[in-house]
Amino acid sequence: MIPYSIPSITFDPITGTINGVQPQDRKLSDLKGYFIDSNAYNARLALDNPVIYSVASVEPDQGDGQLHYGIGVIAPGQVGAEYFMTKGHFHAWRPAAEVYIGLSGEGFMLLEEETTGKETLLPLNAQHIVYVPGATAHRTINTGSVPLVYIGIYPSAAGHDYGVIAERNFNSVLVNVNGQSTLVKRDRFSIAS
Ligand code: S6P
Ligand code: ZN
Repeated sequence: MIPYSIPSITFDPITGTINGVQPQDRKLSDLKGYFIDSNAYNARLALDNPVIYSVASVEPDQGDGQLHYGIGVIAPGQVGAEYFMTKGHFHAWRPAAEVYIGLSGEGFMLLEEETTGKETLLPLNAQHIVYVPGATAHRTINTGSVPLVYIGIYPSAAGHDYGVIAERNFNSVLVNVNGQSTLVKRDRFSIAS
C-alpha cells in the first residue's frame, strides 16, 4: 500500500526554499550582541537591516523516534571582520545530536562541547556532512560570496537552548584576516587584527 498521507517534499538547493514552507528570517537587528565588533554592528545597522539568515523548518510529527529538519540559508557578508553566521545554540534536550548536510555555498560549522569547551571547526560546503554530537553548541558560518545553504536533521524533542550562547557566546570567532578564514580566541581578538 502506498502511504499517500506522507507528502512528497521538494526543495531548491541553491535558494534553500522548501515548497510550501514559510521560512523564519533572522535580521541583523535580531543578532544584537552576537558579533564581536559592536562598532561595526551599529554602523551597519544604521545603514540597513538585512536578513542575515533564514530557516525553513519541517516538523512532521512529535514523539519518540520522530525527526524534524530545517533548511538554513545564510547570506554572504561580514560585520567588521566576522562573517555572517547563525546565533548558535545547544539543544534543550542535551543528548540530542544533529546531522548537517551542505547543499550549496561555502562555510564552516563551529562546534563547542559543553563540558570540556573543546572546539572543532569543520567545513560545510556542498556534499559535506557534519555530525553534531549531543551537548555541543553549534553555529553555522558563511565564508563565501554566495548564500550558504544546508539542511539540519534532528530529533523532534531536541528543542533550542539559545540562552547559554546569548549570554557568553562561543569561545572563538571566525574572522577574515587578509582573505583567510581564521579562528581566533574571543579574548585575544582585537579590532585592528
Ligand atoms: C536546529 C538546527 C538548525 C538551526 C539553524 C539556525 O536544531 O541546528 O536548523 O536552527 O541553523 O541556527 P540557530 O542557531 O539560529 O537556531
Ligand atoms: Zn541544532
